[in-house]
Amino acid sequence: MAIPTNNRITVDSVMEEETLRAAMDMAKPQVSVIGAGGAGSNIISWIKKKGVAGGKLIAVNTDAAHLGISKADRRILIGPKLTQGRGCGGYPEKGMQATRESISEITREVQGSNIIFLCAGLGGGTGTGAIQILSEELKRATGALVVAVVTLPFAVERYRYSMAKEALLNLQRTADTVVAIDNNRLTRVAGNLPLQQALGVANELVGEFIKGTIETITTASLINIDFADLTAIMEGRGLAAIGVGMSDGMDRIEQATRMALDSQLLDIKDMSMAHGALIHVVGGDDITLEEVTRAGELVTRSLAKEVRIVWGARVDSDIKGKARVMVVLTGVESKFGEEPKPAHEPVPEQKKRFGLF
Ligand SMILES: Nc1nc2c(ncn2[C@@H]2O[C@H](COP(=O)(O)OP(=O)(O)OP(=O)(O)O)[C@@H](O)[C@H]2O)c(=O)[nH]1
Ligand SMILES: [Mg+2]
Repeated sequence: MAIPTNNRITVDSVMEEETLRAAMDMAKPQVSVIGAGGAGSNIISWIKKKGVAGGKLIAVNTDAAHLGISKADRRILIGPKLTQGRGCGGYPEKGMQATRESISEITREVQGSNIIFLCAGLGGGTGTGAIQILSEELKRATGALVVAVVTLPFAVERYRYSMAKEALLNLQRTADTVVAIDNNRLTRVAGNLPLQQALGVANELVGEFIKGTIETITTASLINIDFADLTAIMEGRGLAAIGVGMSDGMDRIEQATRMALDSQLLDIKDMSMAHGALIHVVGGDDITLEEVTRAGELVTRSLAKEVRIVWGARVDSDIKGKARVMVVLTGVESKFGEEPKPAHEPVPEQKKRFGLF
């Protein structure tokens, strides 16, 4: 038997190292993020500005001028024949048609992705229309885990409600999970803000959720989230709600977690009925593993026993001394768009006449 020379051992170990590195790269999920319409493109620009490790950022819009200011890695003007780069003027049907016109170009960009995040502000034409077509077509073309993240219009935008409601229902049928943030609930995390600033907070929330999820999956974090775990709680799960909390001091984890559970940004019917929970903890350099575990325990206690919980944690030296907790509950039911029920059942005239009351 030939005895390997030292030289040979070195060559072998270099090859093994290379094989391992190649396997690691292959195992790393490929992530794409598509922002559709004005709000969607703004969210993409927010993520780009903050920086995200791993993940391709794509903006799609029918509005050429707005697309021009987007900071995305790849910008795609959709439906140029239909809209000539002038937007959809609030008509989702037009947004759908524009997306169909450009679908092969978008599909090409996300080929090979394992996770696709789609984001938009529901209520306009481009984003509302595009996200519905993208969810269905890209799932079919790539088989990726499709997570839609949308905001729901403010009450002052009443006329946009019905379109948003229809889109939300449709998305629940096509995307694996639809994380919805009701703009009317932003006051819970941001107080009373002028509209423009409130929209900025919404961008930040959506952006932070997407960035946090990507980074705990693709980069070495304090605690990583496994792609298989993420799939288990998000695949075919319908609607999801999100809540955030931040605190400092001794009880920072307890306080931030409680706040995240209490400030869900979607009016959900029953929190304890959730199917799964995703917890993100971000802390300064001093955050401990024990604290992260504690956040998991607190969320577990608030939900049904059989709920699957995954959590990830990152260190962010910018928030020294503080802890930020984000809790995403999947498989929930929402009251959004339901007509408010009358406080008392109306008394039928007939019963009154026969003296039954
Ligand atoms: N989060 C967030 N929401 C926004 C922003 N701008 C608008 N919105 C919300 O998103 C909804 C859709 O607005 P846009 O994204 O501007 O609309 P669009 O998809 O570009 O549609 P058209 O302009 O009609 O083609 C609005 O009803 C607002 O509720 C933003 O910058 N951030
Ligand atoms: Mg627009």
